[in-house]
Amino acid sequence: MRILLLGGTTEASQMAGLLAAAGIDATFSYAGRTRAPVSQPLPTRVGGFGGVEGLLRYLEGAAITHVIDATHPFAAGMTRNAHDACTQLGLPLARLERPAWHPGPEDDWTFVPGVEDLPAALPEQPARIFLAIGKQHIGLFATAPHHHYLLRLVDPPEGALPLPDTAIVLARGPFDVAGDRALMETHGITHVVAKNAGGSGARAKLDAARALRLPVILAQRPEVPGGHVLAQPEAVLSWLRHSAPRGV
Ligand code: 3Y8
Ligand code: NAP
Repeated sequence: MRILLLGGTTEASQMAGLLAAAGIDATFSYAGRTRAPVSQPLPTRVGGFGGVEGLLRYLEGAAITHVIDATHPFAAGMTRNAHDACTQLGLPLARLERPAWHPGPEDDWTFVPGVEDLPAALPEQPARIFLAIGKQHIGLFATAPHHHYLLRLVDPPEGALPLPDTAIVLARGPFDVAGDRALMETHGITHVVAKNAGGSGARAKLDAARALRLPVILAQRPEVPGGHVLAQPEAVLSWLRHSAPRGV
């Protein structure tokens, strides 16, 4: 058995730990979005494969027998490519995905269909926005330059930002409620903007918003192909054991 683990999330790191502890032959894969991703207890490759064609070549060249897609729910491109490549090769594919977040009675959440719908959901009047969606989509907010934006990024931005009024915080997460609450109070935040990422690593800002009674605007997840979706790394490990040839 030889596994390709598509990573970049807390669950992917947990999965890597289980595979390493079980002595299973696996390779961890990062896209290379950040300068210094956390190290994993598995041999690790960094960078795109080159579309579905490049992924097919990689899977055949590395004699991969199973793929685990533990990428982020908004990493729809990688999920689609993994689905297409594994379907073409007849390779077993499991997706490790955490459930979406749902609001509680004290939450003031507004959902929009996708990341591109977030700017239109902002208030007319100038506000102070905690924009916790990383850096890939900041440009979308250039249509709403009259707000103050608190940007939380993993790495410092290269070059000028497309927004006139920003404050930047560099942090990798996972985050905690006390830290996020203090950050939002210090910056006088009035609105929180985020993706419905699910999981624990990005949840803190939502609990901090509830405590501060602030509105949250959440982008819903992109559609991705169906398939074998599991929510816990341990369930993926037993899927592997049941889908592997005898004696593994
Ligand atoms: C490169 C690997 C681990 C994984 C940790 C999780 C938790 C912390 C919360 C906020 C939200 C955001 C962002 C976020 C979180 C975890 C997880 C998660 C959100 C790293 C990582 C990589 C990335 C890529 C990065 C994106 C960005 C998104 C920041 C490593 C730290 C906003 C998503 O600057 C950039 O270009 C950042 C790009 C894709 C979304 C975007 O569109 O900008 N993640 N994040 C992965 C790769 O190269 O393959 O550097 O160590 C991983 C983690 N980020 O093992 O502990 O599991 O969700 N990551 C979101 O959820 O909204 C931050 O600030 O509150
Ligand atoms: P994406 O839009 O789904 O994928 C775009 C391209 O990036 C893919 O086609 C692939 O390039 C490459 N890629 C993505 N994930 C990869 C991986 N794990 N290993 C190798 N190549 C990968 O991806 P994204 O949304 O930019 O996310 C990139 C990474 O950040 C993923 O690992 C994801 O788990 C992590 N992440 C993303 C978010 C988010 O909000 N999007 C949040 C937290 C973590 P090729 O076509 O060349 O193969």
